[in-house]
Amino acid sequence: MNREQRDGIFQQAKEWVLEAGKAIRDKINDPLTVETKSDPNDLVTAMDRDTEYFFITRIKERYPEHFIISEEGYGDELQALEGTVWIIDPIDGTMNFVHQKRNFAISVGIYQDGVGEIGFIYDVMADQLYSARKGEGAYKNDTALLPLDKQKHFQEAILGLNHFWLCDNRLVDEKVMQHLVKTVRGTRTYGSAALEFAAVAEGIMDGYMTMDLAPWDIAAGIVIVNEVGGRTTNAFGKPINLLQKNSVLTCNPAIMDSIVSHYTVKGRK
Ligand code: 2AM
Ligand code: CA
Ligand code: CA
Ligand code: CA
Repeated sequence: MNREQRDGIFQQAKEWVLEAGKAIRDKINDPLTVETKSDPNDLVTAMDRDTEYFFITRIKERYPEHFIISEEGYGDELQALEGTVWIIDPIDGTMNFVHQKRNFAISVGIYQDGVGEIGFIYDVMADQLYSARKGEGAYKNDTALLPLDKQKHFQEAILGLNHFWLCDNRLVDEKVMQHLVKTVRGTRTYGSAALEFAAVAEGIMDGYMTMDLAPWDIAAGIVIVNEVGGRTTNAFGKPINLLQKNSVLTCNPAIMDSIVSHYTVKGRK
């Protein structure tokens, strides 16, 4: 896609994201039927499915040659990231949507031949839209986000992570993680991977690490974090594969080595 095509897709995607968000806000107090998927805490609602369907029908009509990877099953089964691929999570943070009626996001990443070109993370209830185009910086609504602080010290960092890291887990010894959380300034758990990426891009959190995320949880966030000088890898500093699940570390590069070396110095399970 050339610059003009990308700008056109950006404007169209932005309109759809805002429209989908408004539809969710308008129905936020309607009664919900909550179903479960892989486990009793893995939730889904009609709002997840309807929002995804909204995007799929519009994309297929307007851009029939584009492909879609999405959570709730209306997308395509892709073996490669060739052509233009929309990677969509209609509601990221469904547990927050159900229990809190806030702190969830619409996440849309648009990739061309595997390269992230456009990212949107929409904090629906706060009406805050994070967006980026590759090489053109990242924005929160109409305000440009600043480059991440290159002098950030690990001891002054706030890390996003959930409690699973501190329990017995298959990736890193929990004692190592307890040491890590005691070394940094503080930790936060937002419950929406997309909003945690947005917080890293905004510089209000310095890193976010998680054990097992799907492409739609991270595709938009990768593009947005990139534009402020952040980096995204798997939890061990290795490249992400957007056709499968990955452990994920997105952070200010100034603290990346400190996080990754923590596991190797302290010993990986
Ligand atoms: P989701 O709400 O779109 O499912 C915190 O739980 C984060 O992990 C959210 O971004 C959530 O996305 C994601 N996640 C991925 N797999 C999950 C699962 N099996 N159960 C709950 N959350 C999951
Ligand atoms: Ca889900
Ligand atoms: Ca998600
Ligand atoms: Ca989701």
